[in-house]
Amino acid sequence: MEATTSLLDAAAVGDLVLLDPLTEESLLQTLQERFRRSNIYTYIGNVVISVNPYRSLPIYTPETVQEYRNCNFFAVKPHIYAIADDAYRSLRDRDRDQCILITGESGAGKTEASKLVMSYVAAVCSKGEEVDKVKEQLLQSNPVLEAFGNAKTIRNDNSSRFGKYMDVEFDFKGEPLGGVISNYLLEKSRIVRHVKGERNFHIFYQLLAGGSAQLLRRSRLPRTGGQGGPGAWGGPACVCPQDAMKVIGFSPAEVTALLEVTAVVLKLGNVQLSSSYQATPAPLPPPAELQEICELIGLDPAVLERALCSRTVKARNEMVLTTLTPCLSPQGYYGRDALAKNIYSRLFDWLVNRINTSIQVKPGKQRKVMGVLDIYGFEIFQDNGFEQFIINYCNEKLQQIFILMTLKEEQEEYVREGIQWTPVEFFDNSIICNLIENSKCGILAMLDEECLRPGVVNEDTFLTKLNQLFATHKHYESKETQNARRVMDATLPSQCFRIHHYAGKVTYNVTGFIEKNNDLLFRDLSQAMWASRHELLRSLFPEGDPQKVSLKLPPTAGFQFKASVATLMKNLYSKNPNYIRCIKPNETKTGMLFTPELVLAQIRYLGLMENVRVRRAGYAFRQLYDSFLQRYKMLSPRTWPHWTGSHREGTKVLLEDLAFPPEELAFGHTKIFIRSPRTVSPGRGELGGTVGLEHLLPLEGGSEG
Ligand code: AD9
Ligand code: MG
Repeated sequence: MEATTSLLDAAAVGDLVLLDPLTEESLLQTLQERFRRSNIYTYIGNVVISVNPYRSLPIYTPETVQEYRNCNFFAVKPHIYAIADDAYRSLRDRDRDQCILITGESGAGKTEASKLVMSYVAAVCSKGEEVDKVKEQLLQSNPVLEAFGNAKTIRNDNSSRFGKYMDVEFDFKGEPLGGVISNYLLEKSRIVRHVKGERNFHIFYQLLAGGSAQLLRRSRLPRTGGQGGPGAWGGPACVCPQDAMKVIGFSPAEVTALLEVTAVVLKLGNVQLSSSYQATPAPLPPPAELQEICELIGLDPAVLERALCSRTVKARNEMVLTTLTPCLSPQGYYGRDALAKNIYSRLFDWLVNRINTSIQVKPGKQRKVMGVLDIYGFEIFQDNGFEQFIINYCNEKLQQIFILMTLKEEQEEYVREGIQWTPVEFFDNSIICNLIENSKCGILAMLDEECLRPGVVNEDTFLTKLNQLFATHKHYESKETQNARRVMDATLPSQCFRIHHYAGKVTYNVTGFIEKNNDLLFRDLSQAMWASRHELLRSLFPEGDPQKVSLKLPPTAGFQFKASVATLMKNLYSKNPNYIRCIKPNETKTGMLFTPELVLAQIRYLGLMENVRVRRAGYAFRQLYDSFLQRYKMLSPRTWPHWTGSHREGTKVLLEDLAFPPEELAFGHTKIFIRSPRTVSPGRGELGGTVGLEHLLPLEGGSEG
């Protein structure tokens, strides 16, 4: 009987900070019991935990939006709308730029969460013709980017294969003005290869099922109808995103051009090259597929075929044409594949830029910003390559931000301020970040060194170098380091290295690392593209202009990624963070199924226990004495209008007059700390509810009402 009672009690706890006793089991049980009752959201203070229901729940209705509008975060049931509301109001009323950080492994519900946040904010900010247009444009950017950047994987039917950060910009009244989207490294290798059971980017299926008859005819592509057929679209929606593009402001000509280039990528995959290609004398007529592509893009088929099958190399001041052996080898069509990948990823960048052109805010306008980050989640597959390495590195960095902002800096501040504090232990993943990104001897730096080394480069020397450097590293393993440590492990092949990530051990196969990091396109191919009469395609290959031949090597993929992640981190640090931590409840995408072991593993690596402990022992509100006094002094006749003593003393007097229980307060060297916040209803203070008291008064009860 008692067990049942305590379980029910636990289930009533919407904020894990109130969990008693706090153990891994009680935390897990609470999430499970809440999940069983369709309460998929739970708090740790103001961090939202979201467990993917894999089923549509009736909790996102317009009525629910109204319920959360201007709500007291701690007085209503935990909901993603509550955090969205809190962030929006903090931006609008307190002028603080916000960021919403959504993390979790692949399929945990990040992209859905980001859409819920966006739609909530769109619903609660004011209406009007101009504002509504901006909102629609911002919201419609999603289906377009998902069509081109998402694909079905083993883990998720609608998996994001690129990272996305969107800054939504508001004016001083909190009305949306527009936004800026940044995208991070699209998984372009999918264009030429994906594992069994997965699919290519949604747009290809959408194009075949929903492209206009005219477009399909001109591109000589068949229509694949309905559901179930080999080309049929099996994702979340069977619409070609043309309507969304129209809303954003794409002209019909732009949409057509975009889809034509998409068709080119699709058709390139069907091009069969002859193994007996000879540039001279007259070659055989180019294959039909290649001719069709060239018709579509206005290019001489012989030029494209030559560029695909041969390469111009400079030898002793003379240009020599050599036939490309890789195009004849079993590894396949090196040039063709490189071209397809390059066209697609450049097209994706173009798409993001084009959307940005429509949604950008005119310079000079004062603005407040809410950033929403939705990246590809942590991935462990049977075979993991360069892409997984990059994706997991990005997740590692986000975990680091979480650790820094909620566990590390928080505790350091208490110590700095001289507040009594028993440290909470936590795993600091900077050792893993460093292993990957250290600019002198991190894995990415070693890879770059290998890529830039003249002569024959290969992955063996890269791996050997890593093995030497990290022979004793706690988070690095390979066959060689295992042998040295006398570890017997049949699961680690010799061409692999393994990293012990915060979220699990991942074995990466180094094959392809150098090529993908180099990401070079033979000049003959970019020159061929630049020679085409298709304006959009041509604009994607500016380096193909023979007048602009550059001898400088472009930065490597890894280098660029690291730099853009660093910029992102800096941007996030400058904003007030709001966390949504998504949990995947089962491996089979099954509705309302909760696999305790799987969730427990996530509870552990997400550091949720530590999060609760720090939060529980800590203080949710803090402010410098002088700003605090300045802001609230009108609430006490003893401090208003003039206080002549020290700021610290004034704060003490003020809080005494407001009858704050002393155990709720801690007086640091420079700041006042208050344990838990509570919203006060308007009219409580002398200036009504308008002075931003929402984080001032202590919370009563604290769980959901
Ligand atoms: V990945 O890292 O991009 O591979 P995400 O983004 O974390 O992953 P996503 O948001 O795409 O996962 O969610 C996966 C699927 O779970 C969705 O397609 C929905 O079918 C399902 N899902 C996620 N969140 C919800 C929800 N709040 N309600 C109902 C949901 N279904
Ligand atoms: Mg996603």
